[in-house]
Amino acid sequence: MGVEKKEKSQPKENKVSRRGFIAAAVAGLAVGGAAGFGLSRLITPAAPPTLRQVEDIIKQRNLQPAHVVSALKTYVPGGMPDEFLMFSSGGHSGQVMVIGVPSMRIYRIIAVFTPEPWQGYGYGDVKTMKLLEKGSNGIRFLTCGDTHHPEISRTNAEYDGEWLFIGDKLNARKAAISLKDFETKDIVKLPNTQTQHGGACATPNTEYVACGSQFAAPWEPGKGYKPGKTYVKLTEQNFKEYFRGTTTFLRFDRKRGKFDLANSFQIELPPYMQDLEIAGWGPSDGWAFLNSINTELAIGGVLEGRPPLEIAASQNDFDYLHIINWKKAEQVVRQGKAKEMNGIKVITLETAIKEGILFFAPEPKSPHGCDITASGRYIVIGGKLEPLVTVYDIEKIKRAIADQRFQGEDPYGVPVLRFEDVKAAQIEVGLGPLHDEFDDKGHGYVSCFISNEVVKYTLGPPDYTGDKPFQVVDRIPIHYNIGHLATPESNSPTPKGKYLVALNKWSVDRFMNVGPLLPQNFQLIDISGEKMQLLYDMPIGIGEPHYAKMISADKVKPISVYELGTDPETFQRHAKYVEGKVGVERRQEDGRWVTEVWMTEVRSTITPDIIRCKQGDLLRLHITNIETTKDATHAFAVAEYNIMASLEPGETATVEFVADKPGVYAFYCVEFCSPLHLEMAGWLEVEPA
Ligand code: RUQ
Ligand code: CUA
Repeated sequence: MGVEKKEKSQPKENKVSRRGFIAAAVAGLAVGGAAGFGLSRLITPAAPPTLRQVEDIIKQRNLQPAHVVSALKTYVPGGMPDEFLMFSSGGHSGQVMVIGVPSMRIYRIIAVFTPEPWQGYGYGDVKTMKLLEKGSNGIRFLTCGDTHHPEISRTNAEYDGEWLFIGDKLNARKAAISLKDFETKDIVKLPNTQTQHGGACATPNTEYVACGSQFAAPWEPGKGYKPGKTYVKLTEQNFKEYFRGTTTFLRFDRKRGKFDLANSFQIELPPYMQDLEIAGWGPSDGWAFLNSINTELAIGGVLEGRPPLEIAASQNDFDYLHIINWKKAEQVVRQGKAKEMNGIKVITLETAIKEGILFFAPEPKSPHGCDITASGRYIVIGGKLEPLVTVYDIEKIKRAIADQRFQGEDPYGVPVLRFEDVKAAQIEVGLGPLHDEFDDKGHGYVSCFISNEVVKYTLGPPDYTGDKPFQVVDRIPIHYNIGHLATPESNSPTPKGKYLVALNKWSVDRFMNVGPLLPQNFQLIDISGEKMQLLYDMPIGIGEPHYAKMISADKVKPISVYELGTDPETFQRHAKYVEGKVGVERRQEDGRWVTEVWMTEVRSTITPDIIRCKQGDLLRLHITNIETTKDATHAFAVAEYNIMASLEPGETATVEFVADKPGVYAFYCVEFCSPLHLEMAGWLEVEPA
């Protein structure tokens, strides 16, 4: 993603007469402040600073040499691109953040599960209203979410920079964001699932985006779960019998940018808490892995004489790593052995066991994280309550399954492999190990939530070929309570190394106190050398980020303007875009009055600037931003009507609302787009009925 040359629309000649200036201002051209009047010749440019001056600044500001080195390694001057782009979950903001690395600048917050007025997301713009509604659960218009795990689309298991997926843990939803324009194109509610955690993770060619549930949902036998309908009395016995988890393999249609439920499938799982999920490549191609907790099947109930959930759910020394043969599952669905439930084909637990789709392996202890090394050979699980990272070997797993070597079955009849048969190594790391990321030299990095550190270790062959496999080689303290971490293109065949970002839950004393609700802290760490080195602390003032995915910036190729009249949902000309058309039409449609308006926006005019309608009319505005200049965004908002749209250059949007209250209301462009931006306004007159 390079930085483009200067805009053509900016006049090169600085000598602009006063008349010329006003003309330019009206046309909306940037004239560059005082320089526009030719004053630049009177001001001598500052001389470049000397090293001596630099030293003075270091002294005055009380900086240490290490601070200066960090600054030099992270500073990215304006106009220069970052090396990596990081897509971070926005946690319970429901959105996604785009951050440059190493500058750690936030470039964009992408509206996904939560209305976001300044992006015209969910405030009258028809396509986003429909998207949010489609992504709801049929009983409620959902406007909050809890984004956890972003994933980038893959080609041959490599991140290809075309699509971004993110899950909403709270409501079991999945979203697809195009990296052509960084906008959400689809949201789908996962059937038979109430909450979702484990993914998104894409299969090697993004055939599917896999997503495991978190908390089991009540199921009606043979019929699954329906939000707002399915009721099963919550008792320990019923929980075992009637609650179920799922993993969904969501088919994604890249061309249309839509999930395709008809060609997706789901596997019914026991009501353990399924946690993190990942699909393999290379030797693990065709397999997916999903760790779990609460194999105790605890439901809590402190007032009913049972121990609290957290205690009851942490009794077992081992939980179950779910090992899923998704390629086989796909065949089983093709053979018609899946059952249609609530709009998706479900492979029942019984069928999954019978067909050899689902296996378990013991994993210590209330684990977290589920990551795959570059070679595709090792699956790495954080012990959470055990200070260990457990490394599984897919070759061993495949052999044990082929030989039918099992230690027994879980209470639902799922075959359980023997730990010793599938384990490659266990590495003692630190307290509370959660997630693992990898570099290009065969190292793993694990986040240790309780001991507040990142611990670096060696993997085994072929990832690491040195003579000290599976050993801790370095550690660095973290501030504080690290959850996830991210290295560039980790969990793919070619991690890039160089940087690591620690996603920390607490910042305590790292920043100015801004009230009891403190920001989370992202810490940028240099991992290019033998020893890890802390470079930068970045406060995150929105939500509580979970996972982040980092990708080489040059793999992402966004457009800068839409073709005139584009509907961003489809990248086609909007159905209601008619070149240059402006006007108002009032007519009846199915017995109701509709006032339909074709509008354009360009610096600094909204046309038409007076819209008259009658109280009770459905107002339908087709607004086109007819700019062709990069960054010439306009917006549209109506006072006291809760209406706001954002129109990127070339975009056409349709805004709909009922003019239910009489009066005269100002509307205007909400982006300061030109010197005459304040004049870019008009009136909506709603005549009383
Ligand atoms: S999970 S750090 Cu989704 Cu670890 Cu949050
Ligand atoms: Cu357009 Cu302000």
